[in-house]
Amino acid sequence: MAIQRLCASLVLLFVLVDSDCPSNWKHIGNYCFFFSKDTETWINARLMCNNYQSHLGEITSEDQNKFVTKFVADLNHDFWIGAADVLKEGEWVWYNSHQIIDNSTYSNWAANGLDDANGNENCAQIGPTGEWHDAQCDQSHYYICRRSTDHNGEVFG
Ligand SMILES: [Ca+2]
Ligand SMILES: [Ca+2]
Repeated sequence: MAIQRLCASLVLLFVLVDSDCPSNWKHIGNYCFFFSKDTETWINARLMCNNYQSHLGEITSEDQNKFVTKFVADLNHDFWIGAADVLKEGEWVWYNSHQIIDNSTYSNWAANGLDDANGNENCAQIGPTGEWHDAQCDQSHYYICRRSTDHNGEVFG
């Protein structure tokens, strides 16, 4: 009986510790990631993530990229992430944090991932291999949202 109570306590403790993220969100470090079941244009994906009190996913470390890739590979789709080069061709920016993606920040572009096909690919996706590439912003795709585990004060949109 005592052991059963101990087990129940441990389960409860685990649930409490893991409640840093909403159910259905995946927890790594200080972040929670969400993988959409629906497809949206890049702009609408941003709005959907904002509705979930989160931002269209920014992937800011190799650990996060590896973690995210496990789910993206399983689901086997391309997913929008929160980077675009809409304002200036070739200058990629994380849109929630306004961080420019350059040599000083983490990125995982595929070797030929930034082909800007037809001069009209200004939004970023992560594919099942975990590499990133550009795609047409007005196409509908699955998307990844991210929020911090301590999201009070985090600003979205
Ligand atoms: Ca572009
Ligand atoms: Ca492309």
